[in-house]
Amino acid sequence: MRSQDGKRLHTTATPRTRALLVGAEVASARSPWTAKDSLAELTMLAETAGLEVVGSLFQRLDQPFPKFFIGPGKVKEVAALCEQHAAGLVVFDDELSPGQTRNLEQELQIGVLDRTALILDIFAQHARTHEGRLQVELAQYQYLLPRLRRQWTHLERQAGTGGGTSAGGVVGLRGPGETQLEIDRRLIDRRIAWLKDQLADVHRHRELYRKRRRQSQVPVVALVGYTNAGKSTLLNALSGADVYAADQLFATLDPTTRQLTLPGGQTILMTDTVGFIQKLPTQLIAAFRATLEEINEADILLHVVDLTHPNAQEHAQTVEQTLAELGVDKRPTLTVLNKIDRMEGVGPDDVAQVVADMGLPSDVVAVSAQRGWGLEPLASRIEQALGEAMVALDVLIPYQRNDLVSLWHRRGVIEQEEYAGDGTHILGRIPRDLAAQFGPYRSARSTK
Ligand SMILES: Nc1nc2c(ncn2[C@@H]2O[C@H](COP(=O)(O)OP(=O)(O)OP(=O)(O)O)[C@@H](O)[C@H]2O)c(=O)[nH]1
Ligand SMILES: [Mg+2]
Repeated sequence: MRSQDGKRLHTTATPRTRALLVGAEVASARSPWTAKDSLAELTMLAETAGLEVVGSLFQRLDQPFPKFFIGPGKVKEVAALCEQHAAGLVVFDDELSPGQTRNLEQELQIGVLDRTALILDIFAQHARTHEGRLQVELAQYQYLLPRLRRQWTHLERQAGTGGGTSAGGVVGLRGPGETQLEIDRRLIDRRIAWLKDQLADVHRHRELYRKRRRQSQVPVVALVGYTNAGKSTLLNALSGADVYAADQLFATLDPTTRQLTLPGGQTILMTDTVGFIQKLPTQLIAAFRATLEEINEADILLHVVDLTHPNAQEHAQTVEQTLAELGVDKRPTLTVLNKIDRMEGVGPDDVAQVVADMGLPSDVVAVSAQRGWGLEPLASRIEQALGEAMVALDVLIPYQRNDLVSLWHRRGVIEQEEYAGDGTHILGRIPRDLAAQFGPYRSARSTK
């Protein structure tokens, strides 16, 4: 149901809805994940969203079936299990097309959700800031629109036969009810346009703030990683901040930035961002523009991995893949293996040994964010990486290449800037991967 302020699509579902989970191992998807592990994660997502999981099943497929995603025989099995467990909802581990959702709901006579809808629901519960809420609402409507259209035609066909079936309106757990179907599509379109406008406004404000931040020349380090890896806990441990950290998926949705001082005295900004998860549609991450911008602005990334999770490797792979999809995979990155206090026989003095024993390279560090183990070596590595990530340059950029000046403002550190007759003279540091572009404009005074 829509709340009175019209901002959220959701209300809290009580008592807890009993849900049956359905997964598939699709050979053509070539995912490193097994259906079983993925279902275990879906269970956590469902519980985070407030559902009671009563069972799960999965099917191995060469590729998904167009009608129901899973095969028709499997659908019958799902129906039987729903009855047996008195389930009120079926949650699929993959994104379903609007048609598949509708077919399944008609066949099963029960609400059907997919992974994306579930994640959107958690996002809606966890967004705290004005911007976060706007972003979630936009993502929800974008998800809803094609589905609403389908349901609308479905409803039209049902007209005069006594109204809708259970197929109506189950989009998010707290998604709109059947009456919501009467919302004119144009109203939603208009709302989407309004939300985009609002977000553009917020974006402009943030851009101003960033500009000031850039001028202050303080390097930025962004924490990235799989959801629940311990990013917020690490930010708290390093900066003494009080960011919400919890054993929950997507505890953090809105980026938080804190200032901290490294052992050598250098001040940096560290930003905590939204966690990643497998099968999260890229357009959904793209909705989290603030997070993206923070990652984009960062001089280095700290990739936090929960070393003790049975799927740690898959997690790390998913994060790398997502960063590549977002186009930020070339950023200098330190890998931080977290939660080593959970490893048997490992104490605060064994931090370096953990990495050495695993034969890992020097851009990997081990810590326990919760216990505060390994934080000093981590801080030193950050210091070192920041030094390595930038090269000192002295350039004279002709005015027709002002795009390069803006690029430097965005990504580099400026120590001196002068407008001369023949162009802009900049002295400062620029990320190593961008330095080549400035090569032709090195000034005669350049030392490197
Ligand atoms: N044992 C142990 N638990 C940890 C450690 N670091 C974090 N945790 C726990 O792991 C859970 C997740 O921590 P968060 O800091 O919220 O993780 P996050 O990466 O910010 O997660 P999202 O914001 O949900 O993406 C919490 O219950 C933390 O207490 C650690 O070093 N050791
Ligand atoms: Mg967090």
